[in-house]
This record gives sequence, C-alpha cells and structure tokens, in this order.
Amino acid sequence: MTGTTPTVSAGALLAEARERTDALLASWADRLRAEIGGRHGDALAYALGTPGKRVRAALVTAAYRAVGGRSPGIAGVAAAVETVHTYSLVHDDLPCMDDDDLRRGRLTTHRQFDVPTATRVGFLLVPVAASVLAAAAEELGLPAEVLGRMASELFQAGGIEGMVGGQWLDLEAEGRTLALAQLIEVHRGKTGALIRASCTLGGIAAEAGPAQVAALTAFGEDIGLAFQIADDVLDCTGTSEELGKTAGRDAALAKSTYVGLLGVDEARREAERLARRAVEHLDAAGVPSGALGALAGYIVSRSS
Ligand code: GRG
Repeated sequence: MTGTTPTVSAGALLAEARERTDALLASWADRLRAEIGGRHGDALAYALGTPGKRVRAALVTAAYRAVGGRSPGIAGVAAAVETVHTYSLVHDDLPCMDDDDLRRGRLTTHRQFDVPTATRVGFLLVPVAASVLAAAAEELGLPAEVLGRMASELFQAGGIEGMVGGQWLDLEAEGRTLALAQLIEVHRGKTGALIRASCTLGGIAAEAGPAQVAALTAFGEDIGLAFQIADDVLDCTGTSEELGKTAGRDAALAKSTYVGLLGVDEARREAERLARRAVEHLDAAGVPSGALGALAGYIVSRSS
C-alpha cells in the first residue's frame, strides 16, 4: 500500500481477528443468554454471534501492535468495538432506518425475532460493549485513567459527534442530493468515526505517546472515509450474496453516495487516494505501517 512493504497479509490479520473476536463474543453471548434468558437472551446472543469481517477488530489489533503493544488481551478491546458496531447494524436494519432483511448473510435481528425485541437488543449491546471494554482493560493491566480514555473515545465515536450524528444526517438526507462536503460529513460520522476510534484505541491501549496516537487517529480518519466510499461502490457493483446484505439499498432509498456524485471509477480512485494518504500519516510519525497498510489496501479493494 505504501513505501513500506507489508510483512503480513490483510487476509491473515482478518482471519486472526475473526477467530479471536468470534470466540470472545461467543462466550459473552453464552453468558448473557443465560443471565437475560428467554427471547431477549436468544436475540442478544443471535446479534452478538453474527459473523462479521471484523475489520474494526483487525484495525484495533494492528494499531496496538504498531506502537509496541504485545498482549493478547487487546482482543477484548477489539471485541468491545465490534459490539458497538453490531448494535449499530441491528438498529440500522430496523424498518425506521434502512429497513433491511439480510445482514451478514443471515436474517436481520428484527426479521429473525421482531422489531421491539431487536430495538431493545440494540440498546442492550451498548452497556455490553462497556463491560467488554472494562474486562479487557483489566486483562491488559491498564490503569483506570486509560480505561476512561478508551471509554470516552469509543462512546464519543458512537455518539452524536460520530456514528449516531452521521446516521441522523444520512436519514435526513434520503431523497435529497448532498454536496460532496455534506456527504463527507455523513460518511465520516456514520462509518468513519468508529473506524477512526478503532485505530486510536489500539494506540491508547498500548499507552503510546501523543504523537503516535495522533498518527493512528489520522490514519483511521482517512481509512474510515475510504471504507464508506468502498461501501458505496460495493452497494451498486456487488450482489446480495457477495455482500451478505441486500445490494442496491442506496439507490432504493435514494441516498446520496460517492458513486452518485463521482461515478464508480472516480469513487474508487478517491478511496485509493485516501488509503495512500492514511499510510503517509504513519510513515511521517515513524509508526510501522506494514500491517495497517495491508488493511488499508484491503479496505479499498475488498469485494464484500
Ligand atoms: C438513532 C440516528 C440514530 C442512529 C443509531 C443505527 C446507527 C446508530 C448507526 C448506523 C451506522 C451504520 C450502520 C453505518 C454503516 C457502517 C457500515 C459500512 C457497515 C458495514 O460494515 P462492515 O462491512 O460489516 O464492516 P461487517 O458485517 O463485516 O461487520
């Protein structure tokens, strides 16, 4: 992806992230199913157990290792981010939002159960994410102050300044054509903020210095926008089978997208430009960019 030759493939990083995250979330799902019980316990376990690509988990881990982190306990921080992401998918698919039936190759939570149950499960996943994060901080032996910084980073990225704010703007923009600057604001919030936070969290968990954390954040900011541009492209070029979710939703919902504003080829080029720039932030700060660069390359060339 850059001047630095990747020493590890994105495929291997993602496979490792999937293995660790899925195992950890499966054990949380078992515990919560037993604690909550009934239909809500089953629905929460269903949502938590859906198999994602685990890009955010891989970014957390790669960022952590890039600045010297070595503990396997980072898997818990990655799982906390994936839990917030899963909550957002459960709510995003609801009829009052993007109204979708298919997610990660399975029925969406509200289609498998029902809308009130899926709504409650989405909300329940937020405190679950906090518990997963706190357990990870304990396993990593991090002081309370570092846990506080991580929690603030994660939940602010998930809030009005990030994911919720971006989704809000996105819903309001349905049926309207946004200018590019407005679309960037939507994408940076809706999708970019959590991806940026994944990278920042890896740095905070490794107790890296401010310059290194800032470089990871800048990397995450660019790669987060690139991720959503690639998503816009895939929504109109991929099939539902490849994507594990209904293809063509953006057009069906009359959403503004990069493809609508720039066309497929120019949108792809912009995502690639951002991925290159993302890695330059790391190189400039002397943060090894091999693994993160490999993930950046994957994010803009993926087929699902
Ligand atoms: C109340 C306004 C309001 C919002 C609630 C629902 C919500 C919060 C936010 C939606 C955020 C969202 C779903 C953004 C889309 C992000 C995106 C591109 C998801 C797909 O990510 P992948 O491809 O999915 O990494 P997997 O399944 O692999 O994890």
